Amino acid sequence: MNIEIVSCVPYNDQKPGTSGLRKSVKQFQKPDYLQTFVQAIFNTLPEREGSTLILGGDGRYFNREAIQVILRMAAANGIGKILVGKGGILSTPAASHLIRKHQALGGIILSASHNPGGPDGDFGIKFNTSNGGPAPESFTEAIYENSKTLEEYRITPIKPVPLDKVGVYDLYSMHIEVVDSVADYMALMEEIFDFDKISQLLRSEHFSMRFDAMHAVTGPYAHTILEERLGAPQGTVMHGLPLANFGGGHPDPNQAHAKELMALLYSPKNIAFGAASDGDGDRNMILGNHFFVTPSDSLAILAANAHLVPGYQQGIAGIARSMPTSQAPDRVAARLGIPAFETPTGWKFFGNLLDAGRITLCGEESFGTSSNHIREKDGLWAVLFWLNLLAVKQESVASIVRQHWAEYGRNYYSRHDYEAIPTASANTLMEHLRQQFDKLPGQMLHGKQVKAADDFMYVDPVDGSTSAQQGIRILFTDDSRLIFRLSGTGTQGATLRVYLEQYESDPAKHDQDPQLALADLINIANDLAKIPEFTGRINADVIT
Ligand code: G16
Repeated sequence: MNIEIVSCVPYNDQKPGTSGLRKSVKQFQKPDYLQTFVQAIFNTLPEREGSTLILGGDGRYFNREAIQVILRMAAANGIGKILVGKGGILSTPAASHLIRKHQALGGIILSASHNPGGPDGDFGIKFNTSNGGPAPESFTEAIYENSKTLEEYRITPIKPVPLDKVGVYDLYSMHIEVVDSVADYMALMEEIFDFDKISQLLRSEHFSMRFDAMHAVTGPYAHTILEERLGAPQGTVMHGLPLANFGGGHPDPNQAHAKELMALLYSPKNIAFGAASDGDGDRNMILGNHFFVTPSDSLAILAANAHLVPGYQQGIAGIARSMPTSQAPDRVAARLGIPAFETPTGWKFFGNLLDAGRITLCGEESFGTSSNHIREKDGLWAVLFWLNLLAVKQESVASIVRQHWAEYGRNYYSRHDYEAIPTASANTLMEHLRQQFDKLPGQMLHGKQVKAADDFMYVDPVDGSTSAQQGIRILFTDDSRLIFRLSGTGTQGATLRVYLEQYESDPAKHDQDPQLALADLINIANDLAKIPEFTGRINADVIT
């Protein structure tokens, strides 16, 4: 085999964040930037010789070029077989499934998730291990350490591999299969959900829905599954054509960025169900007619009703949520008599619990929900889960959620984001909060008494590994919580996230505007963190 050993100068900024390495496209286009990181991944995989890898991405700008580079480097690094999604496309959940199905050593997923794309947007790359989940911190740290001293990479000089049709190719000793991006994933969904019932619902003239693929990776999946296989009318899928720049939009399924979908669901058109997914298809937003379901409530409701879905009929072993996610799922776990776990933000922290069989469902406030069927969050899975529930219960989304609140109480919840603030100011704000830890407990603030104030630290119950400083928590005696965290996925400056949660047991008080119900906590957050002073912002940039 003709292998080129190319000398390179190491970069010192290739530290993966919450979910892989995310940088601007321009950064990735710097000489050998992509190659250095990919070689660092291969160097961190001593057992790579002859192994199988999965490769694909969300179709964003630079996806195709990156795939060709990675194929050439994989061949030069002794990989035995690579399965690539057709057109270079694989949603993150579909990639996770393929890794597990083919017992691959892992997968390289090219995505910056919900971050904007295009030549002036972001690009990203992450490695998922053989369980199908994001590599743990020990692994991403090892990649980073390697990247800092890397002085050469290996590559083969071959012609581009045709990616646009299913086929097989041999590159020296490496076998490449270009596979249908959707087929295996759809088969998995069919094992979990009652497709006949969902199909009846979608074909009924009394029901209509819209799914917003946001010009990102779920377009082909949603067209095939919802429209072709399940019979939803054409036009159900909006923005279904994946575009390299996501049509200029921000592929983040929330109220702020899925504006057209929101407008439709809040219009007189009487659309019963709305959903959206993000750049790489792992996030989801769920809407009813004139109704928004918070991701935390969604997890709680799916857990409470899981027995109605064929794949979870036998019951669920446990539930996990990230720390900033509301405590609504914990109430369901308590009622079901199953354990509830609280992990740091980042899907990688669910992996051990899922592998050990200690949880079945998990989710995060950042619009992510999933189960033990894969090791990633899964946007379309959540949509199909809701459709399955709607088909069984024959009730509206709003009535399902209201009944849930009546039974368990409502956890009013909101997240306020202050984006692209200077990193130094963000760090000072966090430090300012830490300095108050000792004197806060017992204090009365806007009528609420502080129970505890700390930095969240996680000890993994399976392998005992610890992760410190995973968000600042101000906990109150009435179970409300105020959490401050700096985002690990942004690429410009720092993003401050303020998470607000207030519990209300009285059904007569379940119809308030969340921002009003949370007004005291919002005031406390401003007082304690001096947000305008440190960030220069009076209002949050994005409120979800
Ligand atoms: C990623 C992780 C999620 C996490 C989210 C939070 O999501 O996969 O587990 O909740 O980041 O991001 P931040 O650190 O900005 O709060 P995704 O969809 O971007 O891969």
